[in-house]
Amino acid sequence: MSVFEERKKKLTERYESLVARRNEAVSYGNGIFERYKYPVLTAEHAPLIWKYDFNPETNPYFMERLGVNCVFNPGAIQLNGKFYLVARVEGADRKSFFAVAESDNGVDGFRFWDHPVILPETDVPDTNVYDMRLVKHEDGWIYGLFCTERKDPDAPRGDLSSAIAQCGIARTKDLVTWERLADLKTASAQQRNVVLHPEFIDGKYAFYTRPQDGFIDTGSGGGIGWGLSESIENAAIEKEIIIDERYYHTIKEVKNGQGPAPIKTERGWLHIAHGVRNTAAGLRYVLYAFLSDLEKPYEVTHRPGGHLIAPEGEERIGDVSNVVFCNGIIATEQGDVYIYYASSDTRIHVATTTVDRLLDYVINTPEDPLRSFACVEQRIALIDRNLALK
Ligand code: M1P
Repeated sequence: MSVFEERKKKLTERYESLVARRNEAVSYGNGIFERYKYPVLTAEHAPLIWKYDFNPETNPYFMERLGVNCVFNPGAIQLNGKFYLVARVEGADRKSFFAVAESDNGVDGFRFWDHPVILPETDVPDTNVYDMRLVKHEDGWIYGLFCTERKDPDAPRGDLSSAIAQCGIARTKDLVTWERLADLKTASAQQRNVVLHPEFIDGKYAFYTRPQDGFIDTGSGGGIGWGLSESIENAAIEKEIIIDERYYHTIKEVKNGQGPAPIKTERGWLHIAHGVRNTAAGLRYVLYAFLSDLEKPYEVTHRPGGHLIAPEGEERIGDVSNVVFCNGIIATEQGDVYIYYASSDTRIHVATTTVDRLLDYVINTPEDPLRSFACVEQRIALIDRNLALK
């Protein structure tokens, strides 16, 4: 057998066994959610036809031609009972693009479609696009809001890193054909982590935003913002308010951002977000949850203290270590919740729970009392209640 044939056969077998691998919940968690043994999508899940030239004449060594570096930060949606992730795929050339993977059960068997998403450009081409938030809006469209990044034209000479991040908007009915709309306009110099609320508010499109001064640093900005727009085709927010601030000595001291669109529940809108703090080893990204009012989604009613999910084990290591990030959740009609989170900007995991459990968590977990002394008081109160039950 030629080198070409042998490598093609072995790599194909390895790929098929990876995609067919069953996943299982790791027992005994914290009662809030279950983690899973294996990531649901990794760079190794990228189809071989995306990477290899399958022609023995032009590729006798069956050599990789277009590498894939990592697969992370997916938007998520359930359609006709199937689970779809629109993942951020980063090529070896550092450019990200979107690709759809589907599964029957949401925890394993995710397989990418043959072709990545063809996302049309605007008049000002994006250099990089990433982190799509998918939402089924009550207007009938599925929207994908994502970060579009372009080089900062005002960066000093020699600064080839500074960029401008803004919110790109596309819509689809089937995840196959995408219509690109104008980028969102706001007063902020930079926007990342922008999410469309699934329902009209006061007859307008409602957005969660994350205004900030710099590309990486929030500067005087930050916090999860909120604003309304008359139009989605030319979305523009004139008034932006901060509904969930970053706060000194908390898990969201440096920055935070809305995760996916919130889940509608009987008790309010259930949100997953990410919070960032600084450490001697760099930034640490964790996930947290909160609940907001059903009629006024911009009013937060419950803020459980601390993180919901923090990086653990291998999750702590990757291209950008010590990060968990979530921009995709699926809540089924039966009330099951699939939280798709990426670790260290490298791979995608799932955590499963239910709407009931998450509501219990957000409603009954005490808020961060913001001082060590008050934290001890809070814990002693729990201990004493428990001792009285013995
Ligand atoms: O590298 C961690 C994350 O950093 C950014 O998030 P934020 O804007 O909140 O800092 C995003 O680029 C995200 O993609 C990335 O996972």
